[in-house]
Formats: sequence, C-alpha cells, structure tokens
Amino acid sequence: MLRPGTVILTGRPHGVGFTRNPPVFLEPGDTVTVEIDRIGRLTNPVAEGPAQATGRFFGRIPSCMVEDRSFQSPPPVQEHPMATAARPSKATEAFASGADVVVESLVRHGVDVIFAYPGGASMPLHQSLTRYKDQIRTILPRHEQGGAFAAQGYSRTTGKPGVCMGTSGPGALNLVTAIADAKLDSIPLVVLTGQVGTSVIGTDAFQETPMVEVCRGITKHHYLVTDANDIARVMKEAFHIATTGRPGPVLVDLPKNIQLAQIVPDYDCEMNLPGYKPESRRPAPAEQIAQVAAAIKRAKKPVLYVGGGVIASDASDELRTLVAKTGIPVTMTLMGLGAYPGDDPLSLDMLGMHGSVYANYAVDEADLLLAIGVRFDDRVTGKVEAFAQHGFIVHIDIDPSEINKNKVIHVPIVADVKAALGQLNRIVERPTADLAPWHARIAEWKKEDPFSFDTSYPGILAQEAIAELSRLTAERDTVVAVGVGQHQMWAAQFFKFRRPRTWLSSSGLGTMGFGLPAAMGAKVACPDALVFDIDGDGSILMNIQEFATCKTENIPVKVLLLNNQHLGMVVQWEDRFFKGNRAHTYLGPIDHPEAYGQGDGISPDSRYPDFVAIAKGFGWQAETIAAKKDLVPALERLIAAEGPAILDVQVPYQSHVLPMIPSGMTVRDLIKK
Ligand SMILES: Cc1ncc(C[n+]2csc(CCOP(=O)(O)OP(=O)(O)O)c2C)c(N)n1
Ligand SMILES: [Mg+2]
Repeated sequence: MLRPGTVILTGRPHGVGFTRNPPVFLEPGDTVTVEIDRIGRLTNPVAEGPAQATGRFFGRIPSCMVEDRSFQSPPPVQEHPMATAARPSKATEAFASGADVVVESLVRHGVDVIFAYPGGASMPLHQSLTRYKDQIRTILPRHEQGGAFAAQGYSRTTGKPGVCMGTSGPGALNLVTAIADAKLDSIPLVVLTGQVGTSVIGTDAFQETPMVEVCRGITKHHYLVTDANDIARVMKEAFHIATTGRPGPVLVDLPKNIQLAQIVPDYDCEMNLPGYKPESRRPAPAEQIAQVAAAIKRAKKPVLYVGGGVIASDASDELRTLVAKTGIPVTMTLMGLGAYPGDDPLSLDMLGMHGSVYANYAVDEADLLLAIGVRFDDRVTGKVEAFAQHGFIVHIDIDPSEINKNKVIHVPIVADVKAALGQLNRIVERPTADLAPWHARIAEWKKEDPFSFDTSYPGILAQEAIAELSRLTAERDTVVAVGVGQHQMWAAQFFKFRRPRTWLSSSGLGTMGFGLPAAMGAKVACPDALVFDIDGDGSILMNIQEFATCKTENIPVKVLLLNNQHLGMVVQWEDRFFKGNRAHTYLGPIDHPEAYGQGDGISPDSRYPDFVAIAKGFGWQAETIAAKKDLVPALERLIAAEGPAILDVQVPYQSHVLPMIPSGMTVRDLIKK
C-alpha cells in the first residue's frame, strides 16, 4: 500500500540489502519501506518481512513505485513503527531520485544549458534542475518547438549536443518537428520528455502520447525508461549515440514515477549497445586513399563538393589544407556553407537548385567530383542521373547508408571525414595537368553570372540588405540563423561565411520558424558573438513567442526581417509554375486585392502585422525602414543595439531567387532571369 512520503520497493531485489555484519541480503518478495525527505531523497530504509533490517542500503533496486505527493508536502510524521529507530546518517547518501540521476548525468556529460518547458509529468526533473542551477542554466522557452530549435542553435554553433525537454503529451509533441529537423541535418540532440507513470502507460491517461512510437522514424535512437536503475546507463548511451558516427537526435522518455523513484545510481555503468558500431576515427583503407590521390593526380577539371559532414567532423582545416595542396575549387551545399571561406577565390559558393551558375556548371563539367560529407540531396542534384555525369566520383561519408544511395560512386569511402582528409593530405600531390585553364574557365563563368540583383531598384531589395549586413559585420565574430524561404536562399547567396558553425539553416527539413529560436540558442552558446536571425515575415511568426525568451533571459539576438508581406518562396513558384495565381500566400487581410494577386502594391499603411509594435510589446528595440538611404544607418543601429533588436525591412515580393534549376531538372534547364 502506498502512502504519501513513502516509497515501497518491490520486485526481485537481487544483490540488494543492508550493510550489516554480515550483510543482510533481500530476497524476492521482501519489501523495503523508506521515507522521502523534502528534497526527494530516500531516508530511513527499513526492510520488512523475514529480512527485517535497517540502516545503510546497498545495491540497485530493480523496480519501485512512488507516491509523488511527497514533493509538495513535508513527509508525514513517521507512521511506521520501525522507521522511528535511530538511523546512521550515511544511509541517505547513496540514494538519489530518478530525476536527480537524469540531471546529474547531464552535468557529467558536460551539459551547461537546457531549454525546458515544464508540465505535470516533468515537474520532478524541473525541481531537480533547481538544485543544479549552479551547473546547468535552465532556459524557459515560450514554446517547446522554440526550445528544441534553440538546443539545435546551441549544438550547431558549438558542436556539442543540444539538450531540451518538454512534458508529456502536448509538450512532447511540440518537440517533434525540431527532432525530425535535427535528424535530417544530423544535429546531435538529447531530448528529454516527461511521460505518464508506467502503471498507466497505454491507458490513454491524461497527457499521454506514445513518444517512442511517434518518434520512431525521426530519431537516431529513442528510449522509454521503465526502470529507474536504467537511467544512468540510458543517459550515457543517449549522449554516446547522439554524438558518435553520424550525429543525430536521441529521445529519452521518462515516466513520472521513474523520475520520483529512489535508487542508488551507478554512473560508471557499462553501456549496453551491442548492435551500435559507429565508424570511429579509425583510418580509411589506405588503398582507397591512394586511389583518391591518384584520381586527383590525373584530373584536369576536379571539383570538391562538400557538405555538413565536413562541419560535423570538424574537418574544415583539413579541407583547407587539401585545397591549398591541390588547387581544387570548392562548392558547398546549404549545410556546408562556412566549411570553406566564401570569400576565397577557389570558393564556388553554393551549388544546387539556387546555387551559383558557376558551381553548377563546374560540377557538370568536372572530370573528378570529390564528394565529402554530403548526401546527394535532390535539391543539389536535380535529375540525379544527369548530375556530375562526366566525372569520376569519390564519396567520403561516415554513414555507410549514404554510399551509393542516390548515385553510384566510383570510390566509396566509409570514414570519418576529418580522419580521411588527414590521411589524404599526407600523400596527395597537385594534379599533373596545370589547373590554370580550369580556373580560368570558372573565373569566366563567375564573371558572366555572379550572384546579382538589380542595383537600380529604388527601394531596398532583400539581397542588398543581406549583402550590406555581410559587409558591415565582416570583421566581427558573427553567426547567422535563418528562417525558410527566399530570404534563406538569399542569405546563403549573399552573406559571406568564412568559418564553420556560423551559418544555421534548417536545410533538410526546411522548417519555417527555425531562425529566431536557433539564433537564441546560438547566442546562449556564444555570448560574445554577434548573432543574427535573418528571417521572413511568414517564418518569424511561427516562433515569434521566443521574443519573450530573448528579452526575459537576456539573450540579445538581432533580427533582420525581410518583410515582403508574402510567403515569398511559394509566390515565386506560383509565378513560375502556376501562372501567378495567388493561393493563400499573401499574409495581409484577405479582403486586400493582393490576396488574389490583383493589387498594385502594398502601401505603407496596409502592411500587416505591425512587427515594430509587436517587438516593442515584448520589450525589444525595433524600427522599420523602406528607403534605400536608411538601410546602412539602420543596420548599424541594429548591430550596435545592446539588447534584442529587430529591423523590419520593407522589401518587394516580386523578386525571384535566381538562378534556379527547377525541381528534378538539370543544369541545362537553369533559369538565370
Ligand atoms: C513549417 C513550414 N510550413 C510550410 C513551409 C513551406 N514554405 C516554404 S518557404 C515558405 C514561405 C516562407 O515565407 P517567409 O518566411 O515570409 O519567407 P520569404 O520566402 O517570403 O522570404 C513556405 C510556406 C515550410 N517550409 N515550413
Ligand atoms: Mg515573406
């Protein structure tokens, strides 16, 4: 029978007992009654039944049931006759609540910040976080999705795993999109969720959702913890899985009674992952590396196609060394921006659907394509059979399932990119042929078709605002997060990224609403950096509540809002492929003629919503501009702002992101105008 303030441990407690001389071992069927003190610790253990004993407890309790009211009220006057006896004080030391074991595990894994939104099923964890507040900063986002994207922002800028938490049911479900996002972009996350008690799992209990089932296809791994003694091991495994091999999100679902259980934790426990053998930093096969070096030696038109894997494996230096040794030009995927300096003459910028003309031409003509830490995504390849069809293809990736997935590879190397490039750099030589003609051809393409915009436009174009921001911050330690849409693509084109982990984009999933919370997480991780969210008016509304978090938690991010009053990227597709028919892509009132594509522009007073008023309501610095002459001074004010600040830039919706290779087509279908 359960009583408030009392834990009854049941089950088959092998290896569990009391340190007597001789020790008292508990037998199956014995019961241990203990009390919980005010901070959730186990006190005064008493064994009942044949094993009657008191004192210091040892061993791992295989299962336990807890009455949780003990956390809200002081423990009742001791009712159990045996519990009144004097106890050695050491009896309390070995025990910890499940929640404390979770949080202690976070500390032991180097976690210094968690983005966590509370609820009934996660309260013990939050209570525990208050006890660890000197080691872990707990940030309260204003929506769980915001918290999970902030954890991503933290992870994408530091390379460390991001940690976020939500309560069961709706809280947990609000994390789902960001989990899927982390999976597609290979971002290490440890996601904690509260769950209803184990005794009611499967009964449609209040705020119950089967998170493991919901998340099965969108995590790298997932746990439902049903025995508090597993917590330390599960946490160890979660961090190990999230950060090794190809990184990704790991879910740990923690029923409330497991959080409240009192156990003797063993943080030095062994992991139990017999089936998980991530490729480690062991060398790639030497003969394969030699094949790559030989291919480079005989190449006349080589191109490096590099992606997020270079950043994830911290291989930017090795990439630069390879380029310096060989003179091979580099194009980057959306995930790879920053892996190689965008302002270097050998940078071809981004490739793919909205990549540069010169990158797409170069890949098309290449006789050797060195694909490093990439996944031949359809936004890069277009029609995959036609992609790099003239080239000999080398692919280096840590994930064996990426090899030959979309494209047949001539030299497939499953290895950590950093290790493999290090090996290659030790033996690689410049191509025998002079690369000067190849460089000259690329320079010609660059001259003919640079990323460009209409500089004669009388107002401010989004491209210009981004290019100016890039110029004004070039000497500063700057991080840029983005939403999803035209502004995202223009940021990729016109902001020059020079270092890895300075560009944060929801690339694989393309999730609107990513920018603001990701910038928030980045600013928490890098308080000395200038952190921007370059956002769209549609995207920012999806997590605008995080304005409150930035203000209340003193996280001074800066937003450059490229406000075209439309879901611009969808408008562009309407214009290109649906005869310009507007179908729910105007963001103002539906009785405005623009909603049907019949307006003749948007006057200043019909703009909606009033982002300046909204931001000010949240305590932000805010202003809006429309005139070209105001752009640079307003950007300078944005950069100089002490606290969180937004610059709402009124831009036209008629511009299209160019160049563009329409979905599933080839470089020959590239649209320049
Ligand atoms: C959550 C989500 N819903 C829908 C989409 C589809 N989508 C892609 S871009 C886009 C328009 C984004 O508008 P905005 O943020 O204003 O950026 P703009 O294209 O105008 O720069 C939409 C609706 C998406 N990517 N994510
Ligand atoms: Mg827009």
